Amino acid sequence: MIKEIVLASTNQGKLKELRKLLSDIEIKVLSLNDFPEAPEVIEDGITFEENALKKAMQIAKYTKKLAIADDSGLEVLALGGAPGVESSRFAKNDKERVDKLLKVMENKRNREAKFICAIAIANPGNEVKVVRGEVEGVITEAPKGNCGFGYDPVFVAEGYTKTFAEISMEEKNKISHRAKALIKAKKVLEEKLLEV
Ligand code: ITT
Repeated sequence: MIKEIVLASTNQGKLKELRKLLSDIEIKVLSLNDFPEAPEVIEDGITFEENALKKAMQIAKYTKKLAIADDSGLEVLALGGAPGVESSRFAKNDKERVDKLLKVMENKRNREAKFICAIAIANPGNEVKVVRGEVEGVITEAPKGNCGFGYDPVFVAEGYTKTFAEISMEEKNKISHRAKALIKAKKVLEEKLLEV
């Protein structure tokens, strides 16, 4: 049985969600806070999968432990898929990301968007697996809610009327891109395909 895994992330919002989503399996979740000297991984891939794989592989190699990495972001149809893999670099903090997105969406009638999450699991022996989850929805005209992180205040999932920042983490974790990817990733963990 796999006993320990390192989350290759410094994003506190992601860490909270991933820890909660993994809480029902027998695994101790470490993070990069436990490895302050870990080298920064340059996210220069053109797909979420590429970046997730790169993060998981480098952190597995560095920590000599099983690693899990999440690369995620928001694709907006009217923006040709932007910000996409650039979602984190779109602006310097969550508030500025949301403000900038609303500004570029000002006169757009098509508000369709989706959140995407690629989760990669790697062991130090370079054995890797990557899975993806998506959730479709729309971009609102104004931010609402204080929960979650990133673009949550301006994203309403299909079938919902509240933004991701207005619903609880438990509720978001039932339908989110990250939750969907994690369901697949858990199978990888549980089947012990990547036992260290
Ligand atoms: P790590 O690489 O350290 O994991 P990061 O924040 O740089 O952290 P990404 O490169 O994967 O992570 O960028 C993801 C960005 O996409 C994130 O900063 C948010 O702005 C946005 N995002 C991803 N998932 C989200 C979610 O569930 N809710 C809101 N925004 C999200």
